[in-house]
Amino acid sequence: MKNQKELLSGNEAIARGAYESGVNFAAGYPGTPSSEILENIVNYPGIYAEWSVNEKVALESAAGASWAGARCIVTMKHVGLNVASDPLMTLPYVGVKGGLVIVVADDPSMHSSQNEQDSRNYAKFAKVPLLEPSDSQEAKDFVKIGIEISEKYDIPVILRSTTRISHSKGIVKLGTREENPHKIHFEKNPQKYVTVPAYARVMRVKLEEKIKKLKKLTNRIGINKIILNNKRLGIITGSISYQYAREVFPDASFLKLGMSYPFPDELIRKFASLVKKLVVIEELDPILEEHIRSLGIKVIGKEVIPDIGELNVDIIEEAKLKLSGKKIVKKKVLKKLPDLPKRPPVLCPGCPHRGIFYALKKCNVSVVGDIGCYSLATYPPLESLDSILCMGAGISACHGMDKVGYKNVVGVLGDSTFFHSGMTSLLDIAYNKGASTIIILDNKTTAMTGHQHHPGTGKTIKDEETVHISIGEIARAFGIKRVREVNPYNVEETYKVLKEEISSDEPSVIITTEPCILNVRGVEVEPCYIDADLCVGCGACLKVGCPALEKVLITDKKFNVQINTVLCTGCEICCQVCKVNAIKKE
Ligand SMILES: Cc1ncc(C[n+]2csc(CCOP(=O)(O)OP(=O)(O)O)c2C)c(N)n1
Repeated sequence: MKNQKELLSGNEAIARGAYESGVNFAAGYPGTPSSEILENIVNYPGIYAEWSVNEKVALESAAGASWAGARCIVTMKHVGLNVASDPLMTLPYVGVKGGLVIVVADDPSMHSSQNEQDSRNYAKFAKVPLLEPSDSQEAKDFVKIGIEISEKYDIPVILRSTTRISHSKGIVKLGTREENPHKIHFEKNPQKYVTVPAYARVMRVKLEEKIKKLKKLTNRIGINKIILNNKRLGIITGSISYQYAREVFPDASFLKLGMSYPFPDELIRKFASLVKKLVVIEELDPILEEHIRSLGIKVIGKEVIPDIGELNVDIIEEAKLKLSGKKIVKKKVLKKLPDLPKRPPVLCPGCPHRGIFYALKKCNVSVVGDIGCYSLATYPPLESLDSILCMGAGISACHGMDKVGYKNVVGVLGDSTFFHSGMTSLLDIAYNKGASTIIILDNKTTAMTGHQHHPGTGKTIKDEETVHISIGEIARAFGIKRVREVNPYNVEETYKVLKEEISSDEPSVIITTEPCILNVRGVEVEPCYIDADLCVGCGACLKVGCPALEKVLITDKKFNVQINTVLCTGCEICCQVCKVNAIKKE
């Protein structure tokens, strides 16, 4: 182990950090770019890990485990922290016993997210320390630092990653596991753990004292460091922006922040006094910049650095030119390469979601969507989703429309999303005498984020058997009488059920029965084929949006369709929509 090094992604490094810091309890909910952290943690000995049903539950479970003495890590993507924000805002009052690190992975540029949020804002909002690694080594090391700070200052710590940190690989020096010194035991202490107003008011004051102490720490902690070079330019930065900035300004001086909240005011003042021109390079919001200005220090930031989207070396190069006052001359491209054809993301060939959306389009209804693979049905040719807000809103936003009298609408969401936050929304419909039609696309996995288990799969994160929760039974237990199951590969039957339930003035739930096609393995598939003699080139089959169906131009105006047998899973949806029966199976 001594001097052993490995090439690890940021997420793998965070998992390793959890192991080395003696973490005993890990919980999270999947979400890109954070999912692989827990998927790696589960392979380490000595750590109990679980997929929680959502991020709020994950953080609350970790809070309990920490109070009983366990060292804990919680993982989620940025929007997950919104879901967990209720416990997040009060946990700093109560504090911890075993160290508790909340890993949140932001997704600047929204590579696979519904919004672009800067979760650093939560640190100041919730009054918790914030650590920001700038590579895989730091990603590992900062977990340990986080656990130490958490235990010493009796507070949860946020470790913020971004897509670039989580998914890039770097060399990491491994260490050994340091076992948690706490015994597992919960000691009654209502003044510490019970947030009734009388106690919470005291905790509120204590929280300010914790922050005061943390302010001292942030000015002297080794991960906040001044790197002095040429003093004409000083750059304050952290996270991945540090790497870009070092590359573009190799001669500049740096204040690199690994712990960016509480703000290290003394260090900032000292650094500002050492350099002639001060620039902040930070991705997304001007959080450091605004704070530095509030200290009365002149600083350049978002005048030259964009506040939308991921930064990169080219963007920082451009900022460098702006700073120097030179005119930006677009780089000469010797020979312009043709643009690659645009390839919008599509549902996989054989995806069970396809049949539902094809049938829904024929129903001519508005579709309140949700987040999952089915979000891809927004794009042509299916073009079926009319809104997406956040997980669970596929049910509740539909209910809102229904309650104000807009009835020509259905709500659609997936099974994992149903367990995450759709259940309470469905309960709301039942309780408030709603009449919505809700379609739950039960493909028996959390497909979009990489096939994680959830309560409906009957398996834990370790693939162990557990209770298998039935969505239909939950709906019935909520008092919903109209609960139907449909095979989404049977387009006609699906259409019929949809029509019946949409026209009903009672609440109804339609659950699809077929698993994600990527999980159907070991079954021999018999692809479909097109009888070229019968095909009239009408293009009806192309409207199902299956990547296995390929358009072949015969002349400028005429085309034919052929089936790519490597991709085709033989689901037969295209056979059902062909008006001349030209698509067949052997
Ligand atoms: C609050 C929140 N947490 C996590 C995510 C990441 N995420 C996007 S879709 C999804 C679940 C998809 O699973 P499911 O609803 O079963 O649909 P499928 O992709 O299987 O069709 C998750 C976890 C998110 N967008 N928001």
